[in-house]
Amino acid sequence: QEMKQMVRLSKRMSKVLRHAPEEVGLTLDAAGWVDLDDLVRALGVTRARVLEVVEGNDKQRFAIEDDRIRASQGHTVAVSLDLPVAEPPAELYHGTIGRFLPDILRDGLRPMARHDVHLSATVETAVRVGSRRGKPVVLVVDAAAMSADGHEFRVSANGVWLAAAVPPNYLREH
Ligand code: HQG
Repeated sequence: QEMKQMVRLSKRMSKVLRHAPEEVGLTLDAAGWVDLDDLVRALGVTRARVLEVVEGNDKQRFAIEDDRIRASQGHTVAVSLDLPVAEPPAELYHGTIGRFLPDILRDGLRPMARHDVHLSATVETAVRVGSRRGKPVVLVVDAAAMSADGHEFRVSANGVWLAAAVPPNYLREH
């Protein structure tokens, strides 16, 4: 019950902080931050509840700094998270479903509605990401080769690897 409430609030926070701040009368700054007390007021919950969600979140989706809060990744609204370029591990993974494979193997991974392509550090995480949509299919990304060829990677505060796109020649099925 308690858990369900936390998940529900986490989803509302994701929606507001990634996709639709204006729906509750908030504006994010250029890097995606909003005043924590403004968010608390806008959602009509207690500050303690919000802090509970931030700390207990299974994926650490939110970050707090100087009494401001933002989503660590996943935005569709225009923000620039200002993450530094990072050297990726040799391989990264992407969880998707079979139906998307023909397009992905032809066009590569594209960010679709989000800012970046989201890549996972482990196969397990990629399986979870793919399972949101159906029977998961995991793609292996040759991050070492991409990086050597000059493609940039960034890593979010909660360990999601981000790239502008992944051309098909760096992809293979797991
Ligand atoms: C697919 C969740 C056709 C791609 C997860 C994916 C993640 C293509 C879908 C985070 C394509 C986009 C992001 C192409 C990519 N043709 N389909 N060329 N390129 N796709 O939700 O990676 O819980 O925007 O495979 O855990 O599924 O929200 O990306 O299926 O970390 O924190 O297009 O969202 O995190 O879907 O998920 P999404 P995603 P949270």
